[in-house]
Amino acid sequence: MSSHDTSEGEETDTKTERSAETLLSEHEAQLNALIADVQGPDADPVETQLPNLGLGLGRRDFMKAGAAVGVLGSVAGCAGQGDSQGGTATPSSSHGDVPDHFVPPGEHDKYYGFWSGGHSGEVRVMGIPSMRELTRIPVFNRECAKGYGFDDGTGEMLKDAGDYTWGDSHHPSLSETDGKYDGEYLFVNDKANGRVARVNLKYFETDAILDVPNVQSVHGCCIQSPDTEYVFANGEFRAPLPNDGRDVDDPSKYVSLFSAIDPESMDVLWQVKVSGNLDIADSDKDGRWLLSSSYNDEEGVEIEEMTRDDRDSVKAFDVPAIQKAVDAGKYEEVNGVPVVDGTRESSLNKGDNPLVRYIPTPKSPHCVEVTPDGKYGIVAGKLSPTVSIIDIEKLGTEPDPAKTIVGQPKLGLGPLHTTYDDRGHGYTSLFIDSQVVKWDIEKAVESPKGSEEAILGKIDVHYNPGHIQAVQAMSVEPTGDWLVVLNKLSKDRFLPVGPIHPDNDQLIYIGNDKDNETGGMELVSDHPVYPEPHDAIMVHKDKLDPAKIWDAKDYEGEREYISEKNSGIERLDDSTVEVNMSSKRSEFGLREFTVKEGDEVQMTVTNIEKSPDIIHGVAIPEHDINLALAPQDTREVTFAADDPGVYWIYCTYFCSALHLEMRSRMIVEPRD
Ligand code: CUK
Ligand code: CUA
Repeated sequence: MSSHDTSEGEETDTKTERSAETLLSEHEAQLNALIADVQGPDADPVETQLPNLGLGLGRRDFMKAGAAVGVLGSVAGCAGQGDSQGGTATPSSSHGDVPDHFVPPGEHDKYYGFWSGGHSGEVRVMGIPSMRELTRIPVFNRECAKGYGFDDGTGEMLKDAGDYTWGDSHHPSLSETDGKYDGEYLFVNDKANGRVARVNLKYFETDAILDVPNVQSVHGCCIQSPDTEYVFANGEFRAPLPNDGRDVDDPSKYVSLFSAIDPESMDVLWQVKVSGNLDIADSDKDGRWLLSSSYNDEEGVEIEEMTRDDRDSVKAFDVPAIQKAVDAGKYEEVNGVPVVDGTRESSLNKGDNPLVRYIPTPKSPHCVEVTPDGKYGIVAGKLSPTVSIIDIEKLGTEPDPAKTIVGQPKLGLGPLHTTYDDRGHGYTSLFIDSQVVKWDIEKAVESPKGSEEAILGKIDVHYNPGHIQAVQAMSVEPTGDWLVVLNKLSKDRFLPVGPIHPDNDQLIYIGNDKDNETGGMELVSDHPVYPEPHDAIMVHKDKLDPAKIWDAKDYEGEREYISEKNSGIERLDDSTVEVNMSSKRSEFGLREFTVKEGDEVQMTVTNIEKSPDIIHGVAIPEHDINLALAPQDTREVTFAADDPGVYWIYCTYFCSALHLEMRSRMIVEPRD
């Protein structure tokens, strides 16, 4: 790694951009040569650069980069061998000082991982380091195995949150106390429909969804450190405010909105409108600043306009100052929400204490991640080969926002996301290079901007990484042992399964700092994942205390616990009946019940078991009814019994030797 070609001191901005451009066109030429090599002379003529993008990067170029690295990977012979956990692993003999990531049958993983599921709309729970998928938590999607969206409670929650049939979950965030994960809640965004959901980690169940007013698309989502006073949501797409048909032809009036949400009530407290598109957010560790990457400061609506300038900006929101402005009534109310003006021209941004500071950073930055010690916010360049290091303390003292950037190492092509160990290192995913780079944060601050001196090593990943996450790296106590890279493409790593491939999550051990090519990083396993998780967050198992069975007190007053004794049917009026049933191995509290054609049936079912893991389900054929009841849980469902006949209600979970016989019979009598 040569560190001399750029070490001529502080480069000017234009020079950084120019050298990035040179680098990229060289890279482009290499990739084209490689692709031509593989595909032969008859291959499609390779589309070259999108001229207006400045750096010449388009989706197609990203894809080519991946293909080419794929070729390199197989040349280098990175062949894995099968392991018994559904992934592939390198032979453990070559990893003498890497702790075993294999978790033997019957033993537990050390960490939980929570993966966003992308447009599957869910959150997946993984065991780390085995990378076994432990369960899935449906959030924005209906899900059959857990009956989510089928019972009245979860069905109404989804309905009230916009009644969409899907969501695009990107950024899971865990609640904190004193900057440490407290195991209470997980929050996650829906990029597609502008929502934020809360998952209760006692039951691993979504318990609230907010359809954020005034925004289209919530991208960044995080809690405020250190004590989860707010959940923050970044509205990404610029749109008229309110978006009711006004200003459609005047994009200069479009805004994007930053929202502060109360984590308990899940209501929006206030919003700040800003210039440019808000992207991803992270909180400092003291509860003052919220940093957000942002692109399209040009405020264009077409890609050429959005990428025209060499600079965009990171927004630093002064949260207590914004709260003060709200308390002082300095807002306009839009759809019931106080909206504070944080655009560039706003009077509230003039003077010594602007509500929102605009920190110029190179071209379309992506993501901010705050270091575990709270000193820096690190912003990836995406279309620039650098990351920018923002000194958080300087945000409150330095009058020139540009001067809060205290380091700007050049790390490689397409830097997207950064994560941390407990020893002062950053690990950044390089989307175009298809690598992870390990670097020394303080060294990067000390060395000249644009230098590569802080780089400690790089490792190839397969292929094209997006998010990267190390255990507990978003809290004040990173563990510094395991890191996961969420690769968008798997290409040739697994058996082909048709044209939509799985993603590939790779596990890397980072516990050894070594003076070698990778800086000690060791790739230990590959894992195919269903498309497509964006981000992950991992926490030590002892920080969570999930319930083994339901505590009926937790839903007292909302749903009635139905014992065997109070199972029964009651007619409420001419067209409404109430059916209450217990369930246990291997019978429902009612062996049969009769309703009339056209009745509305209000059914409540309790699983009265106290033994963990004995689940009963309630399926009613031809009525689209599907409940899943964990021990001591109660669910309600309301449906119409429209067609006369006999309907066998059956249990969907294999609960005992007499599971098949666990039935009830609904008789729907003709109304005459
Ligand atoms: S974004 Cu997907 S790779 Cu939504 Cu976190 Cu950067
Ligand atoms: Cu209860 Cu099967």
